[in-house]
Amino acid sequence: MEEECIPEKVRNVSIYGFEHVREHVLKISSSNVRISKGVRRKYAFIYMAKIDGIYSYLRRVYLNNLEKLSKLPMEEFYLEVIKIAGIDNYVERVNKLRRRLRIIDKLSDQYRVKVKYSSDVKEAKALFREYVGRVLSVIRRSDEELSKVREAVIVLSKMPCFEDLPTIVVAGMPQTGKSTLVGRISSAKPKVSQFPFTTKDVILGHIVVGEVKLQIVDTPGILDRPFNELNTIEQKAYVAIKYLADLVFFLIDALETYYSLQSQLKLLSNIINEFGINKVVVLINKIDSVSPEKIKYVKELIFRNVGELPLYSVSALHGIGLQEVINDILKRVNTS
Ligand SMILES: Nc1nc2c(ncn2[C@@H]2O[C@H](COP(=O)(O)OP(=O)(O)O)[C@@H](O)[C@H]2O)c(=O)[nH]1
Ligand SMILES: [Mg+2]
Repeated sequence: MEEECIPEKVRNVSIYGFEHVREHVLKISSSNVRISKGVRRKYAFIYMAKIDGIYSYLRRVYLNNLEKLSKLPMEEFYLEVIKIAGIDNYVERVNKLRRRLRIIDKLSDQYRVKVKYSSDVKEAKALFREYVGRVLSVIRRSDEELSKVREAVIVLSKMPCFEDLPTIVVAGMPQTGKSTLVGRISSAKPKVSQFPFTTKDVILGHIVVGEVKLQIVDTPGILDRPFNELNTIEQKAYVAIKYLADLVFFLIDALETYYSLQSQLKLLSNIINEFGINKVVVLINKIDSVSPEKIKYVKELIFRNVGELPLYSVSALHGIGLQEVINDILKRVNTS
């Protein structure tokens, strides 16, 4: 059986906020409980049943879910993506909430016993109200943390399901043809657009050749500026390279549709400086629309700027040169 990935595992986890849970708890509090006739001290059983109902609800929506979250082995990549979404210390938050809400176990036990031995309806009812007040106040005081964890879970559940396979991350400036390439050579069908910055998330595709299966990741475009000046969309591309890439396909738009060769090469050297030259393969794209002289010029410019590295001339749009790239990549994968 195949192991589920983290995004799949959290897809059925919902961490509700205080208001939602309060409403449900109050509904249980005011619902009718049937106790068979002739039972002595019926009132005690009624309020015990209500405590049980509230407790099993809270166990289901909080304690079980938090336990489940805290047991997930979180990979660095997913943690970074959560951080980019604005939620830091995710693991600590989950554990803190778990510890804090565990008091619900204790309170439920305690009040169940108190109600059981209460001397009359009035006392049982007062104890029950106290119980409800106390559990709700624990939850209310955790509401901010709960909403952070909920946000993180939503971010996680929307992430692609990465497997432990050789992975190519496609990077470059906006409009260089990354999505076109990934759509052309893999199972993914990312959006291609005439405007910069349409890819907002990392998108996963697979390339299957015979027995070999590769992952390929389309990323949002990155501009040539320092990491701390990148916006959150661009940061995702960096993080994908950092944690997922065995190989980076760096696309250069030889046509310079939006960005000059100079700025594209500056980004290329940033990436090489950050991640090393060994992972990087350069694809000079859009050769269908530029002269052979221009291609030669681009190659020279790359060599002068960053030195020697694997270079291919392709047209992602027309499928020119792509087979050669894939064949060479497969050789690399098979020999590594
Ligand atoms: N002429 C030409 N245009 C291309 C090629 N590859 C992509 N494009 C065009 O470049 C634009 C941006 O493509 P897209 O794949 O969205 O770029 P991304 O922003 O890097 O993902 C689109 O209009 C594509 O049709 C190519 O090989 N030749
Ligand atoms: Mg794109």
